[in-house]
Amino acid sequence: MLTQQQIDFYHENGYIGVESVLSEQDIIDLRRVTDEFVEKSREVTEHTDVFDLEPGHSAETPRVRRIKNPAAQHIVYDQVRTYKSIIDIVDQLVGPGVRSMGSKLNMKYPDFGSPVEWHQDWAFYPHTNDDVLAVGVAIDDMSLENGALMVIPGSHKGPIYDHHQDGRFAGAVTDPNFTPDGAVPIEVKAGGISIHHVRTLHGSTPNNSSTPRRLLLAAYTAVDAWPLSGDWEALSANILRGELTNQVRMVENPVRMALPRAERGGSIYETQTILKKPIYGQKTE
Ligand SMILES: O=C(O)CCC(=O)C(=O)O
Repeated sequence: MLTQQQIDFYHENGYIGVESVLSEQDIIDLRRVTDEFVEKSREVTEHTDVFDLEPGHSAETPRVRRIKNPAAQHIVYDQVRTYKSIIDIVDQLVGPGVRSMGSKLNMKYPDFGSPVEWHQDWAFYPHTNDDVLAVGVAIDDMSLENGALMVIPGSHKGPIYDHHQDGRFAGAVTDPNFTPDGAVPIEVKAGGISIHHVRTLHGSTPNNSSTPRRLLLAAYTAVDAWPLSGDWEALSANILRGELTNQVRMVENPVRMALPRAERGGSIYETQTILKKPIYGQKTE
């Protein structure tokens, strides 16, 4: 569990590193399974549903940049996603209650591990509230030299930067005025975790060292944080006047989703047939 001082630090700075959350055996298991996946990547020549490959990947010299959705690929990864000590910590930061929202394993092998450009996760998955964060489990010691996750302290309280280029989402801050001033690394030993708030500006350098940096990332939300999403083409097709905008206008309104689904569907007539005390009653003839 986090101390009150650590909780305050997270809320103030939008990130925190916590040492010794997983056991040595957990790390041994994670490394073994990850090595097995990299071995398996020799069989593929391009990105798949499981592997995102570094440039230069080949059967002789496998270079994996990411294992996608690892919790769905192997029980060892899934056990980390639901690891009690992690969920206890996340619950302290966004609780009561925690929802899991996907995972990925980013790998930076010595000398060629790719950078991740500066971005805010909020630009990828905005929600109805920002009690959303990502936990990174360090499979290797994570340091400035091997490409530690970098964050800008306090940036979770600042603006959401434009992540678009030439009218399309670009996955990184494109605002020409942005500079990563004040960035700090989250350095933790293997078995420690990084935590960053969904609005915190973050990125990481290439790995220029001789040691790997593998980080198993899992996102979590408060149970009442709902994703905002939509299909651009489908919404555009229904614009009758004006143009669709990706600048969503939010106003504070009470919302209760029409879920779990109604017992009977098809139409409002069918749905309402299950009412125990209808005001107008049933048509009798
Ligand atoms: O692996 C890293 O250093 C950054 C991870 C990240 O921010 C991402 O994959 O979205």
